[in-house]
Amino acid sequence: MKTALITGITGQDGAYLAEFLLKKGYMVHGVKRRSSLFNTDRIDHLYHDPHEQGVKFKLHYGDLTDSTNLIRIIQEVRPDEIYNLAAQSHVKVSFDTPEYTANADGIGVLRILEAVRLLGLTKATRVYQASTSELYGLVQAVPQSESTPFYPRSPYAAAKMYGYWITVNYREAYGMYACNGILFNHESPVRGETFVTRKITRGAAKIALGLQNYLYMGNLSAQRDWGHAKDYVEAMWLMLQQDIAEDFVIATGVTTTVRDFIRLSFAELGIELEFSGRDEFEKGVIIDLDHDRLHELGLNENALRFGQTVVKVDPKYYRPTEVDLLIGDAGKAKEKLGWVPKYDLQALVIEMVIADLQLIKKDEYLKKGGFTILNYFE
Ligand code: NDP
Ligand code: GDR
Repeated sequence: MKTALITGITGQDGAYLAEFLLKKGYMVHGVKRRSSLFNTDRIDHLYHDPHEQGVKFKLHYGDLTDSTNLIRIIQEVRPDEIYNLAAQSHVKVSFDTPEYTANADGIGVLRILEAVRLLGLTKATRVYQASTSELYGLVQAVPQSESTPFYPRSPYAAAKMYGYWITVNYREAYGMYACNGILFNHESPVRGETFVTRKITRGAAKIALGLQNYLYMGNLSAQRDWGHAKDYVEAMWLMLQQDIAEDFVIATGVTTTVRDFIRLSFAELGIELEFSGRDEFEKGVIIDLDHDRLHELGLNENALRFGQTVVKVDPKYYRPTEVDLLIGDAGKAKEKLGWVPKYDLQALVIEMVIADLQLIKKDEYLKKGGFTILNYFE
């Protein structure tokens, strides 16, 4: 039985990867941060009482900014594979917390690699580093591949750039099996609520249910290559199963504007939008309703009307420096890893929109049934 250690196990990718590795028969250890409230929603379904026999899933408290705990955990677990997914992963937030982001996302990678080396596990433990398409930043060439030059455009990307190169350096200097997955954006129904796709699918569901008036957005013209997290965690695992450690781009090869992602999400709910105006004056307006689809989803069409504005721009969501266009070439991963994504954009949008609609309907149902959250502060 192989043993894996996942940092960032409470995040979107950590949860999908843990599930994937458990299905493969791995013993899975995860590093989670201490928080004042439980932060394990995404992995609760994998958890078993540690007092039970044969438990294959174990959590450890730790933080990427603290070498001592990383050394202790790695020493105790002696993993065959480490997946370093932990990071302050929000690009916009990295402009507000640049030093912390550099510490966790940059130096944090060094802490993991150095722990492996100091513990004499250089030949025993393989390391996956969660690198990112944000490294490409300012567009140099498209589609972006392993040989496209980097030009980071945020404190997040600059920190990840250090993480990328220190991983390459430990591979070359110490012969470690360490590799970078340069993953393009990947999403799912458990994507963090402040990333653009999830913000859109949640907002669209609330508007369709008449619970929210507007979706306030930033740059609608940014283009991203969006895939599904489920497909992408498989690629992480494949990267650690090769004879030689190498870096790989993982992407779908299709790019879409934020504006079109909004259009697709509303369309899935039976609401057709048209955009007009420019920059901060651009807005999205309802121009048609598909009554059959609304009925099918149990939506009340009276909550919506032709000509209603539902999307507005708020410049507070703009970034000081933006990454305008990402489109990845995953040719190397297809050829060497045999990796092929199962989801396309349409399938991703459907899954996310329907999941959010169900979640919000459930909350409303509970509220109507009198199950309101007690407010201890009143
Ligand atoms: P999430 O934001 O969903 O998860 C990040 C995880 O890191 C959470 O478990 C979080 O814990 C944890 N974490 C944050 N800071 C620390 C810290 N200082 N010490 C320990 N743990 C910490 O990100 P994703 O799952 O989407 O992404 C996984 C990784 O892949 C990240 O490194 C991200 O930068 C990178 N990446 C993501 C892409 C994407 O499109 N999703 C694309 C390319 C790269 P908590 O739950 O407590 O906040
Ligand atoms: P990104 O993801 O920055 O690409 O980083 P995000 O979903 O935050 O933004 C994508 C694009 O949408 C534009 N945008 C908005 N973004 C957010 N969050 N909120 C808005 O209201 C909004 N309006 C427009 C952004 O400007 C941007 O162009 C993600 C993270 O998962 C990183 O950790 C990862 O490394 C990269 O993907 C690949």
